[in-house]
Amino acid sequence: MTARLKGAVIGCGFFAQNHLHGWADLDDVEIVAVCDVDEAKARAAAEKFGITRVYTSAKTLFATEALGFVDIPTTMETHEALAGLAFAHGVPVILQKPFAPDLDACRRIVAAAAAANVPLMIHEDFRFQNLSRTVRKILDSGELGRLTFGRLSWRTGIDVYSNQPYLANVKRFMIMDVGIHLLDLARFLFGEADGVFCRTQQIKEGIAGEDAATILLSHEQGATSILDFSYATRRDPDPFPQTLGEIEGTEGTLVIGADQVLTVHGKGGTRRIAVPQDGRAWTREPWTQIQDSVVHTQRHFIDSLRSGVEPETSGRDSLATYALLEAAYLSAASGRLIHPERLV
Ligand code: NAD
Ligand code: 89Y
Repeated sequence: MTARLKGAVIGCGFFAQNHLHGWADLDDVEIVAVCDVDEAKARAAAEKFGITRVYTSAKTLFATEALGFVDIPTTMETHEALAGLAFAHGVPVILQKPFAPDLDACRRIVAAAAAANVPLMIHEDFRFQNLSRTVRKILDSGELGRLTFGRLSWRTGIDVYSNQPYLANVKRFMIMDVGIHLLDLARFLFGEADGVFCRTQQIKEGIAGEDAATILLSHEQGATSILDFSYATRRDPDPFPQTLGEIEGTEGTLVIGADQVLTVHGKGGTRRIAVPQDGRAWTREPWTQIQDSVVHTQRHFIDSLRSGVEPETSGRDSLATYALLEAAYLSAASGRLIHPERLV
């Protein structure tokens, strides 16, 4: 049997609960320690998941434990310092999105990982959803022909602020929080983009940043895509947290409908595909789609560590996603089409 890889989780807040469940689902992994500056959160996580060692200082964690990897589901402003500590101890890192507050900080973290020769992956889970993988397989089959258009739409009115109160105070809000998932998904499905146009809106009063945005991308292989996303959409039923949309090619179309139903229309006719969920005991609606994808993202990270192959959303690869994010904010501020730097 493969030896279990020993890891630690730094940050035991809201979303880390999914990470802890996910790690517990992987037979070849053991979380040996948790760390949170808020001791009560670290202790609660340790107790819930049967983890024996608890730290309130990442420095002490790294000085004490022999780790095969570290998972860091903290908010982005802590990532550079925490990842830097891991690199100094030669410990591979998986960092929750958003990578860092701006592209320069992302670049510094990638350079530090490379200098220490330590693997770094960004936990970007939307592309690891069952839905995204199924769509990608259909595109790869060539059934739709050459891609011409894509729309990825993520609109909700859920009270995101009660679980994630920090989102009300960030200047770069919706593109950083959800747009980044869609930018990565657009790269995954339609390829690299060389032009970005964006308009942002602040609809809810009293928050610091944008809570809706629309991005238009031109892709190098010829398709145009539109990414639209909002936290201020009153809709019944509310599709949170589903990505809906459509993809057109020269030979057919694929519609991403609600509840993970795809409608594929090609030369051979029209068919519907109901994409299944994993059926894990701990997942709960409406979060199941995202919770399943957390485990797939973790599986990919561990497989890439074991095989020595760079993960899909490595720090290096993710620079291209964050270059699109910078371009989107620049476009929204200037009203211009921006050609992002080609980073991968
Ligand atoms: P949170 O504030 O609930 O949790 C963060 C935890 O990190 C807190 O408990 C905090 O005390 C701890 N922490 C902060 N600095 C630390 C340090 N230096 N050392 C140890 N612990 C430290 O935040 P959250 O809502 O769980 O979000 C965390 C990240 O997850 C965010 O970046 C968010 O965007 C992301 N997220 C991703 C998804 C997804 O689908 N991929 C969904 C939700 C949230
Ligand atoms: O923060 C967001 C994310 O990354 O995925 C879903 C979320 O938690 C709330 O919309």
